[in-house]
Amino acid sequence: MIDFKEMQEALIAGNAQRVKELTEQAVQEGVSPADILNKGLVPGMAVIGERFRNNEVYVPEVLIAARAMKAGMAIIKPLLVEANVEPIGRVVIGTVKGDLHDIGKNLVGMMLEGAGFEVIDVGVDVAPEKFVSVAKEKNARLIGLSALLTTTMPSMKDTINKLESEGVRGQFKVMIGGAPVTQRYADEIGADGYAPDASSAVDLAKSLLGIA
Ligand code: B1M
Repeated sequence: MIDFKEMQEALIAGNAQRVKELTEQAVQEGVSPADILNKGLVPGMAVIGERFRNNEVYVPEVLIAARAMKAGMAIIKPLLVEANVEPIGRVVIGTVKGDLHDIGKNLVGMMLEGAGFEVIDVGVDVAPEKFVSVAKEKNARLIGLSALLTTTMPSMKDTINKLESEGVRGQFKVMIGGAPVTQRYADEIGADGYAPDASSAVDLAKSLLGIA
């Protein structure tokens, strides 16, 4: 019988091989992909998120745990699609135009995925037009913008302007983050929210989409 506690602990320890084995074992035992996700992988990632928030672990540990999460996700993703398990929300995330920094953005994306969101990562150096067109095309309700350079922060405002000029601002929530970004800046440009780190980004995404 699969031991979800062991799966969580393997994920927290960043043991991708063990997470993969336990996920495979669970699938073989007929455990539903939703249970594997919600009883094994997501609670493990939630512990990492909490420890990261409390400065008990740092970026490398989070990246290693996220890699272990991905090893499990790779096995259950096709099954989730088959079983029609709906993600809790869909987010388009990327680093804004002119900016190539992606470590923080990837971390945020992984934590969102770990919390049950479908994450559409549009990469780095992303123009406002692309954020808007992908969000529309994928029917995502949330757009996440990351910027690490003071010189690229204005592209966040440009993206919000683009939503406005296309008359679709009301259809999307926009959350922003990155080392130079502040709540004050979010207020100034009319973003819906700002998160200082990846764990807070998950809480913010949930609250913006009205997920308890
Ligand atoms: Co560059 N870089 N960099 N860099 N780089 C900084 C950002 C800088 C502060 C270094 C410095 O001078 N002290 C400085 C910016 C100064 C400024 O504008 N204020 C800088 C500069 C100047 C540059 C170049 C211009 C250097 C040059 O070429 N002259 C150049 C620009 C290239 C470009 O983007 N066009 C450049 C290049 C690079 C590398 C390619 C070498 C590399 C990036 C590699 C990569 O990302 N694949 C790099 C790196 C690594 C850094 C530092 C050292 C580290 C950034 C990082 O990954 N941090 C950085 C200095 C620093 O921050 N100490 C620096 C770890 C990461 C987990 O944190 O990204 O803050 P962070 O993400 C956090 C939160 O901010 C938040 O959650 C994350 C997790 O907690 N968050 C969000 C992030 N996005 C979010 C989105 C959200 C919510 C929360 O919602 C959507």
